[in-house]
Amino acid sequence: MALKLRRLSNALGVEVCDLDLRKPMSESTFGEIYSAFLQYGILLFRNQDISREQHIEFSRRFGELDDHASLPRDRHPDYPEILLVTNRPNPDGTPSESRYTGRSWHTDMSYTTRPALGSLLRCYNLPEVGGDTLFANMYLAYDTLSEGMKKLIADLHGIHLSGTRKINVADAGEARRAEVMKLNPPIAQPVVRVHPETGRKALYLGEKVKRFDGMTEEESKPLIDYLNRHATRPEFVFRQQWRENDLLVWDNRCTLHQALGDFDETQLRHMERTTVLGTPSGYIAAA
Ligand SMILES: O=C(O)CCC(=O)C(=O)O
Repeated sequence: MALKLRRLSNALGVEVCDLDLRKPMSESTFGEIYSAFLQYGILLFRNQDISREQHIEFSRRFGELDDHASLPRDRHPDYPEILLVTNRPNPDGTPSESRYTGRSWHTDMSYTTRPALGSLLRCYNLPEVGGDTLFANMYLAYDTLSEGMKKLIADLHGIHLSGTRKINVADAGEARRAEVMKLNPPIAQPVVRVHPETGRKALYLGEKVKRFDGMTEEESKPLIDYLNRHATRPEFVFRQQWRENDLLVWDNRCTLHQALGDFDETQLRHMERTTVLGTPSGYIAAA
């Protein structure tokens, strides 16, 4: 079966049209889907009224799934493979821990030594307007650097921290910050990462990176800021305007993303994500 693909932006992404993920899928159709995933970095499936089991089952075709042990409070109580990204209050009325998830440019689980291969985010509830997500193509970001800059960053490692910024914003307190830091020590990742499947070089950075290994924050900041600004220029970006029952899949090894928070926080935005584990990368750095 030849997939019907529709480009989503000049930089990255395709919609996979006319496919019902509730129906059985042959290996060869999934092979085409996976090729498109590697080629375009993002796949969008619209109108997918799938169950959580179907979400998990489809995700497993991309690889082994994370059980989100590093984010115990954000995972679905009955499905450890599903991470909640929601502003729906907890059953006891307290605010959801995940209401600010993804509000800065990042790539999933880069703060672990087995960062995510891909993520599959399903949209359940949307505010009246907004709630969009941006994605950036990190191959393009790398390819468009000067040869001098490529040489300069070739051997650098960025220190990736888990969602402590999010936690600060959420005012969750010192105990929660300490818990997350214990579960997620700082991890050094190559700034230029070779994609394990395509062999292409991509920038691997984002706003969770505050310094390079072996350098101070003050020394690192100008270059990190420049690279992040360069990587997220509008021409490298796709903006996802969600519809209910969208399922969006992204390749974390060659893209960055950011949830914009461009909506009325009193309205419900409820998303659920599975995370496909990638190959080992990086090392634990000194705190
Ligand atoms: O809510 C979104 O649009 C994106 C969430 C996100 O950044 C993530 O799941 O990593």
